[in-house]
Amino acid sequence: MLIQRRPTWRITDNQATPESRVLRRRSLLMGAVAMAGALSTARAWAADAPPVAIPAAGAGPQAAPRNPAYQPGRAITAEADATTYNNYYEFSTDKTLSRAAQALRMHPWTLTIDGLVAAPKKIALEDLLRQMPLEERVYRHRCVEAWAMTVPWTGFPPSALVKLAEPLSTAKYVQFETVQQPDTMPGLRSPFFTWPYVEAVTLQEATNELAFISTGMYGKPLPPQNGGPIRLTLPWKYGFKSAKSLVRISFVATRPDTFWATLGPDEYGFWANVNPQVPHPRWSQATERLLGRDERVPTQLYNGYAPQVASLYSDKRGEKLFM
Ligand SMILES: Nc1nc2c(c(=O)[nH]1)N[C@H]1C(S)=C(S)[C@@H](COP(=O)(O)O)O[C@H]1N2
Ligand SMILES: [Mo]
Repeated sequence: MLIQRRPTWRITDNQATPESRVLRRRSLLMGAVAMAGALSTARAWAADAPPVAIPAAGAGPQAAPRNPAYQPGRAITAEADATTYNNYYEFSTDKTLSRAAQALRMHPWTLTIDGLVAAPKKIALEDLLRQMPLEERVYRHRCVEAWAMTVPWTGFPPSALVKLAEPLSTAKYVQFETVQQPDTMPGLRSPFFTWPYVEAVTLQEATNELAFISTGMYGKPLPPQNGGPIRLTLPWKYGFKSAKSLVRISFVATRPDTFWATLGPDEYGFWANVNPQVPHPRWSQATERLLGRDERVPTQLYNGYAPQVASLYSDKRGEKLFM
């Protein structure tokens, strides 16, 4: 990667992680002075700590019965792998951020629901969870960098939250915003990114049966590095659409400027549906590496979820649906 000093023996996904080209282009635009500052920030991030095992918490309120309708067709990823190899740029652009992320303050946690709704509200996470139909679903996850995992998530479908929010008929998109805690998140100091991390989907996508909001994984409360205490989980899209540590969900009329599409529209488009036949500009998407295993497997259209989601796009032929 461009801005981090890595040991040469370290194997990264695709050698270049997705942001590096964007960073390179932006750094040229921003000039040497800004770049020097960014480099020192990057060096501070690069001082990564060894990953830590997440203590077993036992079955808490974030454990729920598994929905047998979602069979992943592959082995569940070891918890130790899924919780120690993460993308969470607010903490670091390095994958080994799980220890640093433990600093995130998750109590109390309030979610704001606003925009084009009958009545904007702020709701404490525990009050929200009492009203939501919690279940467990095992989903495949596919990062745009071509690694994948399979995780039992606990949570609820956003359709339940949409019902609670009572959007107006003018609402067409749902926007998801990540928390900003400058004192626990060193990445927020990076001048390269337009914080906060915001992603969005159409209201139709958000209310598709497959869409999910996760509040737990492996039968335990969701750890901070995986987006605790509450994150979006959209298994048919590249992972960057699934915003972590949500503090605000907004209903809007027009397509929002999302974090990755703003940074690199040619590499990380708005729709970002998984498709093995549409390569990323810098690498193939035909196969994916399974976390914790020495194995690559073929990538599937919509990450294998075409039966549930393909109809969402039947009227969007002109759009760049897969990048
Ligand atoms: N706020 C925020 N959300 C984020 C990211 C991020 O950097 N910040 N990374 C995304 C990417 S690229 C992926 S692949 C997934 C990774 O989730 P995981 O760490 O639980 O595997 O989170 C997504 N959500
Ligand atoms: Mo990703």
